[in-house]
Amino acid sequence: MGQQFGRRSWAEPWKIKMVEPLVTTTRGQRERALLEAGFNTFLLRSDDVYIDLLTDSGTSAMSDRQWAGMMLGDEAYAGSRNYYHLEAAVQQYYGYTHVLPTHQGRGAEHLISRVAIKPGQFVPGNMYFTTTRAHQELAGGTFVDVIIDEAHDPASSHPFKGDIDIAKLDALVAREGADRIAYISLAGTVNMAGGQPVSMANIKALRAWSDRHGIKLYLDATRLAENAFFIQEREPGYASHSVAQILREFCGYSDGAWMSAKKDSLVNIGGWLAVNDFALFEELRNLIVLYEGLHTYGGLAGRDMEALAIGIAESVQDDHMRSRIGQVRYLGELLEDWGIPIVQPVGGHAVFLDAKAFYPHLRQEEFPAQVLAAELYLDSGIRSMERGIASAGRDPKTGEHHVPKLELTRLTIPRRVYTQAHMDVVAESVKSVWDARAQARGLRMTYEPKYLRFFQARFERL
Ligand code: PLI
Repeated sequence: MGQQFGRRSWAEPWKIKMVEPLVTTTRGQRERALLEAGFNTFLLRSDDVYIDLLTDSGTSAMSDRQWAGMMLGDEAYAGSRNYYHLEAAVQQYYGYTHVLPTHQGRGAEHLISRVAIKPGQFVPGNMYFTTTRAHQELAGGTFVDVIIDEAHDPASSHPFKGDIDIAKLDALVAREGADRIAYISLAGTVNMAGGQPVSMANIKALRAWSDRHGIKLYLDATRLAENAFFIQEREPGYASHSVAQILREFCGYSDGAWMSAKKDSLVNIGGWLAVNDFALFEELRNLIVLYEGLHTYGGLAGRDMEALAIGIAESVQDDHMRSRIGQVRYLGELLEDWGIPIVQPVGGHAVFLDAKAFYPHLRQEEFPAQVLAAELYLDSGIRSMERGIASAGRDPKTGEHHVPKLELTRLTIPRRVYTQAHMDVVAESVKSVWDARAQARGLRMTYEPKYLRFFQARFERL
């Protein structure tokens, strides 16, 4: 008790109104389920999963206000009032002029890639994301990674590992010419690097660089509110700015953004695409009716747009962000205390286990991160995701595996869903898999889909 004296804890800024029972399974059931799923956690049934850390995408808990908003859905085909609420929320919090809803992030990525990339052009970005790069390639572009080198080193504790190295941009322009660059593709809290943020200083420098070369700068705003929290915490001069102010300033240096609203914005489905240039907007608005739906619903129901408009406002609240990122960090610190290798520093949406350090006896072609996800599931029914060589796919030109430096297993934390006690259970299961690491065997891929193979690939034990 003496140690507790003077202690003042800080807790989540919400309480729980509705609960959903969790499923527990035996080791034998999990073995059968994993074999049936071809050792791919994407192919498990969620009924066979205990704590689901596959993704933070579409898995967050909505607030009572968002659920109330669902009842106010205006399901008109055209001109739904909920669209106007969504448009106003994006304009207010992200600052862009013209807004198009899409069914989710990749719907927006498809449209911007089609319109803004000419076949043969290059698209420099701060590390690839699976769907983003796939759409850039389908549009005839070639993605070029221009993130700083520290991002590829799991042990580097650089505070802004999402930053772009401007010297790499200069080298690309010197090699290919500015007219062969479609745009800069800049993502907030870089997913594949471990949820690592981009600094305000970096986007300011990128804006100046873009203006000098006449190249556009578009954002993947998927986890940009989380990025704003890290700027508030780490970047000199921003401690007294709110997350909302920082988000707005950050977007102000860009020409537009696409968004998977299923992450930051606390909804189960939705996305958007927003730009400032009217001519570009017109082209996108014209295409959206072919691929997503009318420009005032873009594949979403009115009720989904209402929940999203409310979720955007909730997502930029400082206390929400503090508790969200605080929970991720809590899990990361438990693992660090036990000497378990994770990507440093702990990022925004997930703790990333360094599978190469878990399994130095496995070659990367034996899918160590996939093995780790499988072992964790077998141990406790916790579902995680491979973010290594399987996710990286193949070079469409050479057909060779992309071989990323990072071979990671992602423990992704849904927002407002699990408690601190769940994080303890997760940490203890990771510890037991770590203790048994020497026995792990590699995997061989037995089925490989052409696009985004990690979603549906199947494996067997070597
Ligand atoms: O899953 P979508 O189509 O709503 O969004 C695609 C997408 C775009 N950008 C980024 C940075 C993402 O993380 C992203 C989707 N991410 C998923 C599904 C994830 O599990 O990380």
